[in-house]
Parts: sequence; structure tokens; C-alpha cells
Amino acid sequence: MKVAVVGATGLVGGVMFEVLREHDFPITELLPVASERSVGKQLDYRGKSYTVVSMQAAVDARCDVAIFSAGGSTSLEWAPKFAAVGTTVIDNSSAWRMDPDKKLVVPEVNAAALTATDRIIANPNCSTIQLVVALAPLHEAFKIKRLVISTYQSFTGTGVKAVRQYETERGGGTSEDPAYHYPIFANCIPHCDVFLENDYTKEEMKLVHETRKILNDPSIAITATAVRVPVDGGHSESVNIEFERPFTIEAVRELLEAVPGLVVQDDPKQNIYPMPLMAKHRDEVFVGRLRRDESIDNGLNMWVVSDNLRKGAATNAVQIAEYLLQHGLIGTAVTA
Ligand code: 2RA
Repeated sequence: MKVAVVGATGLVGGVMFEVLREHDFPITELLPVASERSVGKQLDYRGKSYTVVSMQAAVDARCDVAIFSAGGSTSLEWAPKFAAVGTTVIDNSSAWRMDPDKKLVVPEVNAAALTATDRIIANPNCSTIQLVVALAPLHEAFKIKRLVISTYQSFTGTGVKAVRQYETERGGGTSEDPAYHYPIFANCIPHCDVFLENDYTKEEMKLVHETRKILNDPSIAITATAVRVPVDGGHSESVNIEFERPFTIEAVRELLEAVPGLVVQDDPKQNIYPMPLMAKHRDEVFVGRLRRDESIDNGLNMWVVSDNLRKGAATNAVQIAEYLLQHGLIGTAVTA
């Protein structure tokens, strides 16, 4: 497969190469793609040096697949150009996620919706991906009526600038080019992305809209609070669910344990529960602290953790590419 990695020099781009290598994705030709200022740089992949190329050069190369992690504006401008030459784009930005004509895919949940004519496929937001991996089997079994989600999101979700701010502050310094309005070291900031007219942040509304789209159920009532925390191993989420139908904890546990890529870590008596420290560099979604919400009928609480740069971004995108390849949906000579 001829593969372009767009945003190759970014934080997620670097993890993308790690995941492609670990998954042994069948690459015959690799094109690292970045902004003009990085064109010509050399990047190593599996012991071989590759030259960073421009967006236009990657379009002209007519790749089979282009995996984007380059921000929404770049994706809005360039994804259609790749698609027009028959390249399948898997995009990590929010640009296409809520487009009614684009699929928003978490392979464990809804990959079956993909077809050979899908030329721009949206990778959901990291906090949505880990959430719906856990919710999907429960929604099918007990129908979710309402969700209340609080997230504890790694500063790595904001990118290199935030990592630099955290490391400067951890060393006792003050960042000259901070990613956040306030210090992130030894702090929690209830502000991920920008505030909207309804006083929620974009990050919180992504959870609302994307979850409904992926589960294909606009009736689910959802509210969220997204918090940035000084943690680098992954995103954590406290999830409160009200189901339409009764459930048992045993049935919930059994359903979750049957999900590929989901690990139940839940034994409070042995202090067993998911933590970002243990999730870092892993591809799985970890679920624990399963317990009935005794304040309502059919209520469940759970705790969901995953590495936001891997399953929350790079791994999910590579898994979409693997699904397309395994089902003969990549490289089909269908141009848009
Ligand atoms: C964040 N979800 O954590 C966003 C970016 N992927 O900031």
C-alpha cells in the first residue's frame, strides 16, 4: 500500500508511525507529509529514511490511503484533493466528523458502515472513541436513555505546545508560549478547546454530537464536562449511564469483556481499576469501577481510560485502514 501520513512531524503523527510499525501495516511506499517549512526533512521508519514531502506532492502521488493529523483547516482544504485522485483519507480532525455524508468510525462499533466509495472517513475525537467502545454493547443490550460524562484529559491532547508548557512548569519555570490560559502543572483546567454560546466547550459538545452519530441514536440525552489534567498517559472518563431497560452488573461485565480491544480492570478489593499510568502506550480501552447508580432506576457508573494518542487517535485511524484493506475497500479504482 502507498500510504501518506499527513501531519507527520506532529505529536499524533509520530505515534502514527509507531502504530503502523507495531501493526506491521503493509506499506510499499511511505510519504511523510507536512507543512512547507518541514518539507525536505528526513524521518526514519523501520530503519529507512524518508523525506518529508509537500501536500501537493502527496496528492500527485495518488496514494491508496492518507492518514491526516494536521488540523481542521488543512483537512478541509486538502482532504477533497486527495479524495479526487482516488486516495482514501482517514482524518483525525473535527473537520468532517459531523458532515452527514461522511462516516464517523470506531471499528469495534460501526466499521460495517464503510463502503468502497467512502473517500473521506472521519476519526472521532479521542474522548469519544474510548467512550463509545464501552457504550456500544451496553446500548444494544439495555438502550441508553441519558449519559453524564466527566473527562480528565491528558495535556498531550493539545499537542507539543502543551507538552512543553507542562515540562517547563514541572521544572519550576514559566512557559513563554503557553498552550493554556493557566498553568497546567499541579492544576486542573475545566476548559478543553473553546467555549461556545451555550457555555459548554467544543470538546464537551463533541462528546454529545459524536456519540449520538456513532451509536446512531439522536434520542440519547448527554451532558459533559471536559477537564484538562496534568497527566500524560491518557484520558480518563467518569461515565454515568441511565438505561431504558434493567441490567445486572454481571451482564454488563460479561458484555464488556466480550469487546475486542476492551479490557475490564475491576476489582476494588484488590485496588484494581484503570489508570492512565497503566494505559500509556497501550491500544486498548480500559474499563472499571463498575457499580450501580443507586440514586436512579437502571443507573450504572463506570470509569473509562485509554491512551488518547493511540486508541484515541493513531490506533483507531490505523484500525480503520486495516478494516478497509481487509475488506477490499482501499485502492478501489473509484475516483470521486
Ligand atoms: C484534546 N481531544 O484532548 C482533543 C484533541 N484531540 O485536546
